[in-house]
Amino acid sequence: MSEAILALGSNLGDRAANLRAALDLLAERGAPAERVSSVWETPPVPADQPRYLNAVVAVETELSPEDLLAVAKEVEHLLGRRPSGHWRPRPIDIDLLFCGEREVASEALTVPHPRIAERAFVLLPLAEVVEGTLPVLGRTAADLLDGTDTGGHERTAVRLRSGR
Ligand code: A4P
Ligand code: MG
Repeated sequence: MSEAILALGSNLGDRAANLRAALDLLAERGAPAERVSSVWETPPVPADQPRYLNAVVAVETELSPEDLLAVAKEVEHLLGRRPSGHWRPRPIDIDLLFCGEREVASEALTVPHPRIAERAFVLLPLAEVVEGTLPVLGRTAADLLDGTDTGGHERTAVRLRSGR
């Protein structure tokens, strides 16, 4: 078993329901969430689309990084995501941020995710799930947040898990 950290984003449809359904479907496919961040409402990048809900989850899994990516894509498809173009609105996006201390650099998969350090919409929820030094990167999310623009990012009252 190892721990993988996933970033979830939604900016189409019932965004909170999409995030919750993604967690359920991931759990059914061998990647149950162990820790779940708050849900943050964040300004879209690029700006000409609806605001996102973003969250980060730590999952315990025996899946390889490649199999976890396949599961993530299957869950995106089940939740209605169809090819819409790079960085376009989507009911759900699931990115692999970290797979333990592993590094992957293939055509299909780059782990750690290459854009973690520049994105407040990833770092704000990530800081809630991993308080210490991040795998591979060797810095904390709070530390990396100092270099980003957190304007317009708001922690919401939406809960993905009751009691957590
Ligand atoms: N891929 C490679 N590495 C990874 C990885 N670590 N995790 C490949 C997931 N996928 C990875 O992804 C395109 C391809 O990247 C996949 O086929 C996979 O083989 P995609 O999800 O189909 O397309 P995308 O999401 O449009 O592209 P990309 O580059 O993943 O975009 P990002 O970086 O995910 O950005 N603004 C706000 N506020 N919040 C957001 O969540 N998200 C995006 C998408 C843009 N703006 C946003 C947000
Ligand atoms: Mg993506």
